[in-house]
Amino acid sequence: MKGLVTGISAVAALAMATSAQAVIVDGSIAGDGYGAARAVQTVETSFGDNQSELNAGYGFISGGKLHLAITGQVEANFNKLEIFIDAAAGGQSVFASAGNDGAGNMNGMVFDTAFTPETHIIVRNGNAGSDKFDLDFANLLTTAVTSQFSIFGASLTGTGTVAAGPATASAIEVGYDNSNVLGVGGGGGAAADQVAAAAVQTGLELVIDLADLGYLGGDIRVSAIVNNGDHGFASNQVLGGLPIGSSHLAGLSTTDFSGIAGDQFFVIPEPASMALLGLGGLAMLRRRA
Ligand SMILES: [Ca+2]
Ligand SMILES: [Ca+2]
Ligand SMILES: [Ca+2]
Repeated sequence: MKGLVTGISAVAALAMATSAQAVIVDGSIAGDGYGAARAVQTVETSFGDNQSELNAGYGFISGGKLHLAITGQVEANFNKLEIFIDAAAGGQSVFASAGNDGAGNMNGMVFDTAFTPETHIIVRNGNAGSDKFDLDFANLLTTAVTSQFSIFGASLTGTGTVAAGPATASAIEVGYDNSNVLGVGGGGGAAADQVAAAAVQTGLELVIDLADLGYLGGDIRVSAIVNNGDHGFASNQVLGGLPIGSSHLAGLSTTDFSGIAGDQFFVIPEPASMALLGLGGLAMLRRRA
């Protein structure tokens, strides 16, 4: 009996500790309980050390939200961080843009077979009269787009929100911290130091309502790629990572990820609580038919 009580107490204590561990959306994963990386960079960046590098991807599903973090940074010259999210049945096997921000330059890109996104997010920052940080959220199925410019005011970094818009019923929380000076190096396709990559704590954080992703259950799959200013010449910074030796992907419109070894996406699992309730199991039956 004593052992049972002790066991329950331990579970209760863990639950309390978990619920008390609120995520602070500030561009740092420190203390937020993301847990282990879902993907760690495999190759040093071809676009500039500590300017455009994706060190690791993190995420979890909680409280009706997807919490997503990508450590590293995107150069403040309006290079693009392309984020694709597969959260539901259906979606695109071959990318077709919603028409925003010149993303049509990537039309024709073939995703990994097990990755069919419904959502495309573009993150960009730079100086156009003043510093700014912008985000587009495109629903690839409806081609609706929510855009928010200067999310942090006249700053490249900070904490802010993307207001609800044509593609989103709820606000998106955004945090960005570009202070990383470690992580992967700038040796192009050389093998990345994955211990260093996994040690980076700063970068992009997003909190997205699950309904805006069309999520009904199961896991959520994410792919992230650093591209250039007109979406026409991509780096080798992709999560999941590219094979060692990979330099620039260059034009994504002719890139076929299904023919590149490994998964160029990472998986954020369904929370155990949802699986236990059976909600996810039912939804899984409708996924990826
Ligand atoms: Ca899908
Ligand atoms: Ca670095
Ligand atoms: Ca692949």
